[in-house]
Amino acid sequence: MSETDTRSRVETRPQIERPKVYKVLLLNDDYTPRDFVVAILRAVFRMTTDQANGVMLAAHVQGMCVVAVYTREIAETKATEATDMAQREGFPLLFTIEPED
Ligand code: TYC
Repeated sequence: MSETDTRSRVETRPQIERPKVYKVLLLNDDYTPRDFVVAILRAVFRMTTDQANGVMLAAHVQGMCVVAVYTREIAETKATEATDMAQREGFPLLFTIEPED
């Protein structure tokens, strides 16, 4: 004879979920001056000159570099702001975002 299971169940899923985070990527190009890339990284991503130089050089050599990781809205805002600043000066410098795995 089958019996109905009347035991209560406990929700074991963690109540706090980690917010999804996004990488901001810096892409290399052949036209944007190195000093300008460094200035943007310092202004928008609050890097020191040494940090900005390292990130700029990594993108220059590898073709691309992760600048920083943020929640989606902040990543989008900073990537757009940095790309727009370059565009206003006539440079093709591009920042994009990508979800972190
Ligand atoms: N490659 C550029 C130059 O030689 C400099 C540069 C570096 C541009 C990194 C974009 O993400 C970049 N002037």
